[in-house]
Amino acid sequence: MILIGMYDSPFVRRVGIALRLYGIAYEHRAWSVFSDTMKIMAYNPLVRVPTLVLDDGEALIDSAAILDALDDLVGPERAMTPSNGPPRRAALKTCALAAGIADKAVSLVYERHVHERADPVWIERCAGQITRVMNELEIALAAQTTHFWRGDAIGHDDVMVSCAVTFMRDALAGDMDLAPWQALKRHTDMCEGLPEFRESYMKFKIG
Ligand SMILES: N[C@@H](CCC(=O)N[C@@H](CS)C(=O)NCC(=O)O)C(=O)O
Repeated sequence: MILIGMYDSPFVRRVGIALRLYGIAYEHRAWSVFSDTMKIMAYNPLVRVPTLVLDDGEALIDSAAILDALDDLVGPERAMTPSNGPPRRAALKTCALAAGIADKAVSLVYERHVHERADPVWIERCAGQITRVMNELEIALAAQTTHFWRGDAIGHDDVMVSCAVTFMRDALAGDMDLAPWQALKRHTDMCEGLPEFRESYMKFKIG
């Protein structure tokens, strides 16, 4: 398998971490969506990362769809998403909320650094969405008594939340104060201490 994209993307990271946690061997091509456009386009017409190229050449896109395929590959016993019912719905919702704020954080970065003039209305909208979701995740996490979000085993929700928080720490430093969300901070610090997270990390740097 080939994982395309740089680890400063929270979406590429969640896939890299899942591959490592599953023990699936892969080659990493740390291509940039800005400077390696044509190389990525050869696999994905959207020119987005992550793109995961399977051994038979099939290219999977979008981190949620990629993780769904990996869960399918390892089977229900090892899958990092519960197989059915309320636990599955809850895990997928946490993933969607965390991926959503990562998306908004990426939007904020593009607005501030890529566009000629940052739009204050868009910035306020994104910041409000991030704040509301962080508040909800903080309350949900503070109520947990288990080591990971949903028990003793790590899930894609743990990974996505940590990747989103770390991306915000790195890319929005100075723009957003993450201090109000202490349970999320502790959870992220714990996850970031794991070897699979450390091995799939690149500090975000614009340009
Ligand atoms: N929903 C997608 C989001 C992926 C995404 O936003 N990737 C960014 C990098 S962090 C990207 O490829 N941006 C380039 C573009 O959209 O043109 C996923 O989960 O994979």
